[in-house]
Amino acid sequence: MNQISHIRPVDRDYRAGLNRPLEAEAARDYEFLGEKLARRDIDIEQVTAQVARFSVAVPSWGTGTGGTRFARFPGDGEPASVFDRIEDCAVINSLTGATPTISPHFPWDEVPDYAALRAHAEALGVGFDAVNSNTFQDHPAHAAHPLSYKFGSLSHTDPAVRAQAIAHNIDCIRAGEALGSKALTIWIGDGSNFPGQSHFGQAFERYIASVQQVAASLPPDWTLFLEHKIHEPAFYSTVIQDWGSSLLAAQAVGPQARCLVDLGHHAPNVNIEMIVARLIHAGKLAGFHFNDSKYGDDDLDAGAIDPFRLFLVFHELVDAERAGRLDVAPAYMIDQSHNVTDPIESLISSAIEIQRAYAQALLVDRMALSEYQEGNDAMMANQVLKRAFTTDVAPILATARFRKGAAIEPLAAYRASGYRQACAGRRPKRAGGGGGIV
Ligand SMILES: [Mn+2]
Repeated sequence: MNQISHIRPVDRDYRAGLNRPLEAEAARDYEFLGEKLARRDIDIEQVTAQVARFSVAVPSWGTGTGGTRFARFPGDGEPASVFDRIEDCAVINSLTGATPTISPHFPWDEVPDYAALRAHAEALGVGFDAVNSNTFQDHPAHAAHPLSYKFGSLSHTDPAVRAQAIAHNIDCIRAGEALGSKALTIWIGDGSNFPGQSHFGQAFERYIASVQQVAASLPPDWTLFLEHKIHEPAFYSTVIQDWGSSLLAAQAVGPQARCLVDLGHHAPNVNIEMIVARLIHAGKLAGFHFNDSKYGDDDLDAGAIDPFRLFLVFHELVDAERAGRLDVAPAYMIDQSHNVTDPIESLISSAIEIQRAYAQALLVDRMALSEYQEGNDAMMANQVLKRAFTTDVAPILATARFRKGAAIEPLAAYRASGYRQACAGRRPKRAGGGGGIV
């Protein structure tokens, strides 16, 4: 922990020094955009204030390189422990000013002393978001997981495996309490690869009964996030395959259970923004795992493929918020796998893209949109959305960062810091090799 002072990106003076030569230009760009928005009756200061309040959680596991089904290619200076992962998350937050919380994953982030872990994070200016359980792989070296999850976990046919998975989720809640979290995210890989292998109805009922037991251990101010996924690792049927299954499960489990939308967990071309609207209608939207995809659960960086879709998701959220239909604020988290980039750079980029989509959604002229919708003017209704989406909000994002003491240009500041090279000097080199999606 005595190394904290040597992490240049978390040093406010370091960032201020890099910002100085950029300030005048950023101010001019901001003023110019402010004039343009004023002509649309939009107060840029209000938008900037909302953008400045927006935050998205970074996944602890996202700080290491992921992999494909075939191989993993680790880079130099990758985190070797959860303490390292928190340092990397703090770097991302320092530069973007938009990621003050970390979403940990157990047992990957398990430690004997959670108070020490929390203190380490707080010293670096970050806290903890939703905790994640992991019963989608075996943990053979772990005393609490002697049984295999090969054929499922919370919906397994064997009550002993279900009990083990339930106990693990409750352990995650306890760890999260020590870290200051307020939510548990459950995603299971349970499903089947062959027609006939699994009884759809019975597996779903076993899942619900198991999650009800987990929910019974939730503190009253916690929320349970149920995450659906269409396929993978199960390729014929998945127990919580879609938002419909997720909603039915959340309704059966009770008021503390809600549905989490991972953008990559749907069939290609599914209208995710409409799913968001439906979950808001049901009062069951938990939040998001942001990433992008072209073919499946690609886990590419948010906004890398389809930024318009990301904007449309935020359009639904802003619309619901303005109409007072969001009973609780959705939880925003990034969930990506970084195979060819420095994970810190990808997470910085994604946090900015998510913030950008939110800022663009704030610019939608909702009064005009409503009138065009009522009048069935499809062209002009679409133009309202396009006008907001095509507005370059970069000066708003840069100004929000600058006012917080973050970096006007986060990626450039990160590269200039030499942080990764410094990590390569003090962290052990990790072996590559085997496949495995993490
Ligand atoms: Mn996810």
